Amino acid sequence: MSPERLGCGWLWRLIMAVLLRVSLGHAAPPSPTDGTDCSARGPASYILVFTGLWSPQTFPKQYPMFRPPAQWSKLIAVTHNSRFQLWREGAAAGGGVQSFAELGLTVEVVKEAKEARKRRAVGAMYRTAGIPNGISHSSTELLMQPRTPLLSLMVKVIPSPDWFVGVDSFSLCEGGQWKQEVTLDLQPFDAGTDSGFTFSSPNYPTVPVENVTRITSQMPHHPANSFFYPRLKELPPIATVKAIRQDRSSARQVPMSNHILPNSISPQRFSETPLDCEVALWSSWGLCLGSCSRGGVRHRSRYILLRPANAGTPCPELEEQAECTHHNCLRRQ
Ligand SMILES: [Ca+2]
Repeated sequence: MSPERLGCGWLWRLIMAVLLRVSLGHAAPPSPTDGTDCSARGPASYILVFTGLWSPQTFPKQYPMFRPPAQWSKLIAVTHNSRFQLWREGAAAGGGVQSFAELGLTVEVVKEAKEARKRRAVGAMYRTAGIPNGISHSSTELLMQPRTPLLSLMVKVIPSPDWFVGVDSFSLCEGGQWKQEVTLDLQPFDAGTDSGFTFSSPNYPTVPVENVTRITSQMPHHPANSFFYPRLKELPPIATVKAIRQDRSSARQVPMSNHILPNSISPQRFSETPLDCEVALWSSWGLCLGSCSRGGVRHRSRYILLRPANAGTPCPELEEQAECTHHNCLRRQ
């Protein structure tokens, strides 16, 4: 064999090896971005505690007291990888999210998650009972698997048109480690399927359906909105969710159920949100009382739209009087 032919043979083998590596690379299962990049060796057990912080001190505007009073729906949690999405800010709500956000029904969400479990995009589903007031807890145990390390959950704000709080695809795994403890502050979201403005608005479907949006102290920018607090830069958290990793053996010995809390959870202190008085526009001036030419007065009035709370600005005068003008005088009085 000549040196030249030997050289060609090496080159040929090198090219073949590169081609083979490229083709194997394409055939290999992708990619860490499907949420399966958790390299923890085994599952992890957590206690998930949802805490409502929806108090009349923190959210005084239109706080629902009766029929129905402020409360939280059951919590629905799904463990999954990135091939599943329960809900997402900026994306349109699916049928399951719509019926949960509007009516608190879980049937469709569960059906969708079960379908995704067949494709191995979902690991498990968990539920807690609802909470009959704005400021209490519910909890459930979670078992996280490395191939489905993401957590998504939703709880409906009751009463509300289509508002909920939730978590979207939060990973409890970091590289090869399960996180020990995580606390997330929750803000309200609007599912984009009902156009009601206040907690107790009647059903008013949004057509066409809009994307899921975050509700802030400024948006929707309308004084009638239940979360519109122009004085606040941002809303205080209306709820929190905490995931605490459990020793699996101790978790087995102490089964958790709803409303039973680990000792490490302490009661929350509520900030007070000032609520300024709001009044309606002045009525038109009334007719002149008394003599039109000398000392006659006319009146106008306005009424309170929103009573102040928590040291907010007090209401201004609701009655005003002024001297008569010719316009307020009846002719030949
Ligand atoms: Ca809405």
